[in-house]
Amino acid sequence: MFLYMKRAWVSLAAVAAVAACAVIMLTACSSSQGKVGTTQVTQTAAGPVVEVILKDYEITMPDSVPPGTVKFNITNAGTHDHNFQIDLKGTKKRLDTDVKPGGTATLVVALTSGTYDVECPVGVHATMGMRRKLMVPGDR
Ligand SMILES: [Cu+2]
Repeated sequence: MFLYMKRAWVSLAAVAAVAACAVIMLTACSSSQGKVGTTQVTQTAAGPVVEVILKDYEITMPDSVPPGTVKFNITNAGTHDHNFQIDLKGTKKRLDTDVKPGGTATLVVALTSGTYDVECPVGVHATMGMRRKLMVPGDR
């Protein structure tokens, strides 16, 4: 009897875990512009510092950052070379060289209020999912 109860609890826990995952996936799927997860933004004296994780094929970063001189700390956690490009209202700025798997790079850009297109400009990565919007709210 005791053993039976124990097994029942284990399977109940498994069901609960699966249900929790399903909820998380639903939340992720319902979000816009194919964004995948968020990372941290840290306010420093020099401006906001944003962690960016590039994977095959998604960009993980916050949906919005405060205005200012924004430093993107970019990590390639994928298995292919990736890059990071932000469209500064017509002028596209990207890393001078692609980031190798496991590599890191930083890109510093001045951002004012608006919505910016962020993507990986390597091959067709953007259409494969490495594209998202970044919101910068109004100054104060
Ligand atoms: Cu890429």
